[in-house]
Amino acid sequence: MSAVPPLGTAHRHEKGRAGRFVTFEGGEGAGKSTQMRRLQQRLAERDVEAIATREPGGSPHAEALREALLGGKAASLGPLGEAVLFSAARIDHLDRLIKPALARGAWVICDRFADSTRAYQGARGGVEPRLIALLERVALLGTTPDLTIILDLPPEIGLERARQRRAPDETADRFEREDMAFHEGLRQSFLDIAASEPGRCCVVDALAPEEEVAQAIWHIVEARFFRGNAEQKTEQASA
Ligand code: T5A
Repeated sequence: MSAVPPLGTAHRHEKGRAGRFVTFEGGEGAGKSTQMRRLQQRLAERDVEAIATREPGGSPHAEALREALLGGKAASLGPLGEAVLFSAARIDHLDRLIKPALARGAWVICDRFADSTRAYQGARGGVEPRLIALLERVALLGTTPDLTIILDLPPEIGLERARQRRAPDETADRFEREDMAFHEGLRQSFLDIAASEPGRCCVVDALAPEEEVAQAIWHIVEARFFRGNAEQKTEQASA
């Protein structure tokens, strides 16, 4: 019988490969989709293939779970049950879309990922941190984001932006309907995640105009992934 690989090593994507995994996190209506589109465009200008995707969702089975989770059908399972479903959707998304894309060298830009489970079901939903960490370990098996952009703004502004964007026949989803204390706490939870992992997470002021936010994000991405290459090329050229 073959040995079971230790968790956190199987499927780990190589830091040396060209594909990068960038996630966007934050409260409701923080501007994640808007900024993801802009980043994808900037990357295309550099001839970088970047796939934009989202959670929950991003693959057919995960999209089916999205309906149950955001429609509220899964709410009766409680936050731990919801966390398990978000994780199941994540496993499918990773296996079918994220890992294959990274393996062939594409970038993946994802609207929400495991930090949302930490913040919504963990910190706000009250699921114990060790259970959230265990679920995360099992779902990710080492495929962690290279960079996480946390868009920060007062929740009442984000919720208002989300409300204005909604079509007349659309209703607020299960999480948008939570009270303001939940959303205030959520904002703090994302800031706490950023403080605990400063190497991976960057907080960006999402209250600024769209163009300014896009510029701030591009500076971060450029410094993290491109400046080193440019310096390397200059060094090679002058050697
Ligand atoms: N969830 C998810 C969990 O509980 N656990 C999990 O593990 C995961 C993965 C997903 C829900 O699921 C929960 C969290 C969420 O509640 P969703 O429908 O995908 O729900 O919604 P959100 O991720 O919250 O995203 P939204 O679609 O609500 O908002 P975005 O994408 O952050 O914002 P965006 O870009 O659509 O912008 C909203 C509006 O604001 C404008 C845009 O034009 C748009 O109209 N805007 C700006 N206006 C002024 N200034 C700016 N800088 C602006 N930027 C954007």
